[in-house]
Parts: sequence; structure tokens; C-alpha cells
Amino acid sequence: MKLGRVTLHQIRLPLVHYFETSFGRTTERDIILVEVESEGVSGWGEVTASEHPFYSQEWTASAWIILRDYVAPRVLGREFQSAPEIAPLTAHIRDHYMARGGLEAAVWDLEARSAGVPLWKLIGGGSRREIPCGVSIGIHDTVPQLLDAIGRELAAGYQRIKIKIKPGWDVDVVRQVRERYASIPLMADANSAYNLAHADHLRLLDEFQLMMIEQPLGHDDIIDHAALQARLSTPLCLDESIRTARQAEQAIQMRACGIINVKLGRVGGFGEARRVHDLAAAAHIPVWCGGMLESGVGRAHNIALSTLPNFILPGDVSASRRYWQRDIIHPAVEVTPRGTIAIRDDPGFGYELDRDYIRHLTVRQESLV
Ligand code: OSB
Ligand code: MG
Repeated sequence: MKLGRVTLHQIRLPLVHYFETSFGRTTERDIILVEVESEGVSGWGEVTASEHPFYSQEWTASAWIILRDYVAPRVLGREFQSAPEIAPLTAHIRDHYMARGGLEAAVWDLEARSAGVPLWKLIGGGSRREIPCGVSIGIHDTVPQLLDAIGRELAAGYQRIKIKIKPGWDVDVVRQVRERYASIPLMADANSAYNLAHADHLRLLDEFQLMMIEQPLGHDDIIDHAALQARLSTPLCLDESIRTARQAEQAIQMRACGIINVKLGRVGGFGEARRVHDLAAAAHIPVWCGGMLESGVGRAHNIALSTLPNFILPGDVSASRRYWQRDIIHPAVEVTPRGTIAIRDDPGFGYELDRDYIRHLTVRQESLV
């Protein structure tokens, strides 16, 4: 195979409900879609970077430059046999996993579409026909609003609820959630809002039978998480801190977490995501698929990823309608009353692109040859 053209499409898509984490509120997404072409077939990937460098160092504008000036020139016109050869071509670029991963995922989709096979099959997944789904619920203005939001998601069938926490919106909020919903599978994600000095405070969460506490400490930390884990009975789950399989290996060795959130973009694509998955499986550490408020393209990739065997726990992969009035894929991603998403057998990531709607949403576009 050989890539004849790489097209970057930046689209702007308003969220149906704002999403707030410890680092801020998002009302609208600015998403880069990466289209790669070979012999008349297009593959699509999504860059999962946020609009600002707050979740990680990357943001939409940095990803555009990295893709245009560093990633595309390395891959265009180069002969390759299959998608795993792509990530090493850009491995000399420090960090920028989401930019690199957006193109890598597009090439996997291209290869699957060219071969006429579903992406989940090409990556070695297919362990399940339906993936278990949870939801990530942001910080709300009031606790009653949060409780209502949780009630709506439970009524829709979702299998677990994740709430966002930060100092000032944590123990008391979790206590009120537990008073209302005593036995639901519940977890909390802090997005790095704490440090080790908060250890005694975070220990107060141990009484609420949370499935896990996600990324309480530094976005790039493993050592302090290991120290905190030794003091908590609730398992820690790492998100931000795991950008490479090597970091996952070190976190597991140090007992910094009992669970790993795997995000396709955060680790730079399917190749590295599979390596994280495999070494976690070997260490009996369950993983689940995280989300980055993706459009249908990234969502479809996450669904494929979630069919690998060790994606045992419900992920943050949920229905299109929770995010968008109208998604950019056909059909929209839907969740069954059992709180699952059924996988599809169409080639590639299994959904059709709504090119007219993508054109309508596009704020900038550039083709590289
Ligand atoms: O930490 O998992 C996170 C969204 C943006 C940035 C970071 C995170 C999230 C989510 C949302 O929790 C998951 C989703 O619904 O896509
Ligand atoms: Mg997280």
C-alpha cells in the first residue's frame, strides 16, 4: 500500500450538554479528522486532542501542525505492507501521541476497508459481539442536577456511572450519590486534581465501594500513585499517566494502579493500545476504553478497540445522542437497553461517513500529497 493523499478536516461540533472536568468546561468541540487515501479508498481517523492543552500537552491547533509538517511528510508516498508499520515512521516525534494516533488509526481503517474486513477483525478483536458501556458524567452546577443526570443514564441502561471529581466536589458529592443510588457500579475521575498531600482526604472515598478512582494525581506521575495506592483500598485507575506500553509496564510493576483506562489517541494508536492491552492482560490488570468526547469516527474506532479480550470493564464509549444532535456517521451509535453497543460487520470501522454534513461543519481543510 501507498498513501497518495492525506487530508486534514477540522470540524466544529457543539455538544448537546456541556462537559466539565477538574480542568474546565467544554461546550463545543474542534475536532481534526484525518483522511488517508490509497488507490481510491479512504480511511478515516480522529485526533482526540482537546481544544486546549489542559488534559494533556496536545490541543487541536498543535495537532494540525504536527500532522501537516511532521507526520504527513513522513508517510506520504511510502510503500508499506500493513498498518503496524505506520507508527514507527513517526516515533522520532516526541509526544504528540494524539496527532500521530489520528493518522495511525486512519491507516488501520483504510487497510480494513481495502481488504473488505471489519476493523475489529483486523486488529485481532472480536471477543464480544456487544461491548459493555458506561457513561462519564461531568461536574454539574448542583448535586440535584448531577443526581438527575445519573438517573437518566441508568434509565437508558448504562452499566456503570463515572462522575468527575475535584477538590470541593468530591467526598460529599459521592456520599449523596451513594445515598440515592446505593449499589450502582460507580467510579470517580479526578483528572489530576490532587496531590499526595490529599491522601487522607482521598482515603475518605474508601467507604463508598467505588469500582476505582481514576487519575487522582499528576498527569505524568506513576510514583506518587503507587504511594497513594498503598494507602487506599479502592483500586486506582490510570488515564493521563499512561502514554506508552512501557509506562503501563512500569505502573503495573510499581503497583501504581489496579486498572488501566486505554485511550487510542493518548497512546498513539492501535499498535500501542494493543501492547498496553496485552501486557495488562498478562498481569491480570483489567482495562477499559476511555473516551475524549469523540465524534462518530473516534467512537467507531473505540468500539473496535473494545472488542479485544481484556476490555472487560464497561468503557466511556456511549451513544452518539449523548454528545451530538446529529453525528457525522451513519447510523448514529446506539446503545441497547442492556447498556451495550452491538458491533457491526461492515468493512473498516463499520459506519458510513456523512460527507455532506462533515463539509458543512468544516472550518478548515488541507490536502497533502
Ligand atoms: O478523563 O476520561 C477523561 C473527556 C475529555 C477529557 C478527558 C476525559 C473525558 C471523559 C469523557 O471522561 C469520556 C467521554 O464521554 O467521551
Ligand atoms: Mg480520565
